Amino acid sequence: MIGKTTQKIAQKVKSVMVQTDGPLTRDLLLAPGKFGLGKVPVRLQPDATTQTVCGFCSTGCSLNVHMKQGQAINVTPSKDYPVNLGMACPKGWEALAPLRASDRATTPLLRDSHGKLNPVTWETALETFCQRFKQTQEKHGPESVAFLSTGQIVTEEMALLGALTKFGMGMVHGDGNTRQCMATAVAAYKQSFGFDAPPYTYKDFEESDVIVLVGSNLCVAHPIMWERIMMNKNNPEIIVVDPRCTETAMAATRHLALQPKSDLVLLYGIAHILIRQGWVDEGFVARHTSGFYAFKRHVAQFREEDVSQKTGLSVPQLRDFARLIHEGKRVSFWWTMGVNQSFEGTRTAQAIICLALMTGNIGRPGTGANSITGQCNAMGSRMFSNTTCLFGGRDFENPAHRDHVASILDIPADTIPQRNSLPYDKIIEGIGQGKIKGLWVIATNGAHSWINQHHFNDMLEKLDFLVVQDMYHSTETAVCADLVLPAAGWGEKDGTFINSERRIGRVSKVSKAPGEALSDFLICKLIAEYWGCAEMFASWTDPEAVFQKLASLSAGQPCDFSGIDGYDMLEKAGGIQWPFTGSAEEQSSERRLFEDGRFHHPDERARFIFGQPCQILDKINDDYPFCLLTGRGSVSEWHTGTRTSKSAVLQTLSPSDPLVEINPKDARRLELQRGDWVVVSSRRGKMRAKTMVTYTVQPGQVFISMHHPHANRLTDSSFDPHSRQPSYKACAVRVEPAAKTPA
Ligand SMILES: Nc1nc2c(c(=O)[nH]1)N[C@H]1C(S)=C(S)[C@@H](COP(=O)(O)OP(=O)(O)OC[C@H]3O[C@@H](n4cnc5c(=O)[nH]c(N)nc54)[C@H](O)[C@@H]3O)O[C@H]1N2
Ligand SMILES: Nc1nc2c(c(=O)[nH]1)N[C@H]1C(S)=C(S)[C@@H](COP(=O)(O)OP(=O)(O)OC[C@H]3O[C@@H](n4cnc5c(=O)[nH]c(N)nc54)[C@H](O)[C@@H]3O)O[C@H]1N2
Ligand code: SF4
Ligand SMILES: [Mo]
Repeated sequence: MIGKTTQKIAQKVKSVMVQTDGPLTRDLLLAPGKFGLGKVPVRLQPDATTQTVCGFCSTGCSLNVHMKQGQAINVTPSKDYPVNLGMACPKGWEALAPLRASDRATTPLLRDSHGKLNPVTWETALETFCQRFKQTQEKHGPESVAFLSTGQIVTEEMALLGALTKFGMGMVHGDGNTRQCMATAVAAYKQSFGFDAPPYTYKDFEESDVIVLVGSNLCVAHPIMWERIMMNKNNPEIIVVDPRCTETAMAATRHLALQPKSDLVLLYGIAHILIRQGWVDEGFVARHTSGFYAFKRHVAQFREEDVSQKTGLSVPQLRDFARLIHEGKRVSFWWTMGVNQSFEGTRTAQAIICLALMTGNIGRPGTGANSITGQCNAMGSRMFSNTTCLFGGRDFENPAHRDHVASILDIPADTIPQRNSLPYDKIIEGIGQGKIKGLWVIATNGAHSWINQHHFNDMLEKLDFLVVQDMYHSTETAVCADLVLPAAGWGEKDGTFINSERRIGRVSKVSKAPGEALSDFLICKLIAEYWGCAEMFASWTDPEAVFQKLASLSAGQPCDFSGIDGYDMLEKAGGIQWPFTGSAEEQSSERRLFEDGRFHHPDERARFIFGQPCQILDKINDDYPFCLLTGRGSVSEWHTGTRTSKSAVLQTLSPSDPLVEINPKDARRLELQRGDWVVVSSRRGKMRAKTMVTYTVQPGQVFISMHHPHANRLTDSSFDPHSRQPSYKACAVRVEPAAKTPA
């Protein structure tokens, strides 16, 4: 007898002969050839060691996972990989711990009429998913269902998800958590270079003689990149531009503790000094750029005294900074969230690009205007998730681009949306306006991480149907869901990530997912079956087949990796940076862009782009006298903690209470001692925290780590107008002693 569950599946998947009865299990779904899912590479060898790229940060370290009797038991960093050279941070060493957590989602969960989430079969989950979203689309139009995805699944899964939703399910709107992170760098590079192209290779850390880090706390957020700086034999000047005296600032040779969000003024002021002193690489500017003279006129208004007053840095500090840039033979500029997460992030990133261009510090070893990415696969998401751009850095609004993608994927061109997606914040706004009624959230935890949390949670409540696809059923977002789809995590599936230096690296399955959890790839394949668009994805049989499609889609674009013929080649090479068309010049294991001075605009010139600095919108006044800075708290915590909180080792290395860092001067004035509980409030919400009295923050500023679940109750919904990236790093707050400590 054939079980009821499998019978129904069999009706949907015409090509499948179902010979088994009993419940639909993960193993059944995984069985090669069954359900049209094709070959699923499983490389669980009993006692082998498998190399795989780490699934936390964008550094992209390679880890050796050691197996015993088919179980992954231990991890060591790979010595022969060009990224980490035998090093890993605590998260890498503890990479397996999150897989074994007790709150893993092991079956789909569906909310019943009493509001309780109950386990259901995959069949019920998939039917409900399709029925609810289809109903919504029929009633309110195809655009009324949207998705929010991630920079933390393999590229092949991102691509399938992006194709399924936009080509198969008729969605137009779908953005990623990379909006929280990378959108500014994307917008800045596209406008300045003509393509979203971070130009560097990690070797540049070792080859610079001046390293400028703007709003970047490498020691905490990218510790192995910091190790690469430590391998620099040129005794480099390391200049950290950050309002806080971070671990990185402490280890640097200079710390410019500017006022929050005064970077733009600072960078224009430095450009002005460089021009005044005649410290410009006129030859490079003339040959390879456009717009310099307008930029020169613009920065003339940023006089030293004004810049000093606005940034809080002294005139000698400014002059010294400019002089070091001038004297450096190989100056590299690096930036991260202190720049990107700002209401004027794009212009600030472009001001950094302008400094590199005007001093000819690009395209040579040890130079560059370098945005460091965040999540393990932020670069994959930027190019191949089909969210902010059409596959391969193309444009949804360009008919020729749509035709090209359609011909490679063998789909009708009119299935490709002709408009760009709304950005994340507008999708949330769309829920408030009743335009977005259904939302599918994959591998991101917005109820913790999105800005202005109370507002975000109010919006989630307004949805008709919320689906959350996550490794855990306990995340702040999953507990709000109507349907939870249990996902396999890093280590439980195959594919590739693209790291910060554009290196495509292999991610391998080393462990089985628990219960009925499935890879995001298989979940998408099943949804395609149930939705009725499986035909379109018939040739998307397994991750490697998708990888080949992406290689074809990349051909002819600046991110061309059509020279990579498959996973074996990647493994043998120790990862390969794009572009890689297979030509002889591309054979070295570390490569940077723009060595020929040719950028991606039609005239091959990079642009000087600039604008007027703005004010922090959330006014700091007598009621809210502090500027709140947020960011990474420790090397052992990852974002919303769903993974890192599952490791006892990582927990020991991170603070157990929420902390607010406050300067001793302010603590004295408020009569606060170390360890006192306080309430930190903003115009949007409040949270409790324990006082940490420290000189790392300046008077008038406080710092709270983003890992704390309530930090975003305080933050303000303001965004960069060009990138729509949230301005997480500056809002106005008040600090008051708490009457009682929490129980
Ligand atoms: N341990 C750990 N590592 C991580 C992550 C993690 O969660 N945990 N997340 C990863 C991800 S996704 C990302 S995006 C990266 C982020 O990496 P980073 O950007 O390096 O980390 P943040 O702490 O968010 O922000 C960096 C610094 O910006 C400073 N800053 C705040 N306001 C300003 C300002 O106005 N101007 C300047 N110049 N600086 C300012 C903050 O004080 C902070 O020290 O880290 C990645 N690595
Ligand atoms: N105040 C403040 N807020 C911030 C920031 C800040 O500096 N300050 N930084 C922002 C930045 S840069 C970022 S990148 C965001 C990060 O914000 P989020 O993306 O919300 O944070 P994560 O905790 O990484 O969430 C990833 C989710 O995916 C799940 N997951 C992991 N692997 C898989 C998988 O393979 N498949 C599926 N389906 N699920 C998986 C995890 O369990 C987790 O729930 O936070 C942003 N929020
Ligand atoms: S530095 Fe990043 S990629 Fe390397 S081990 Fe740590 S978390 Fe993983
Ligand atoms: Mo990020």
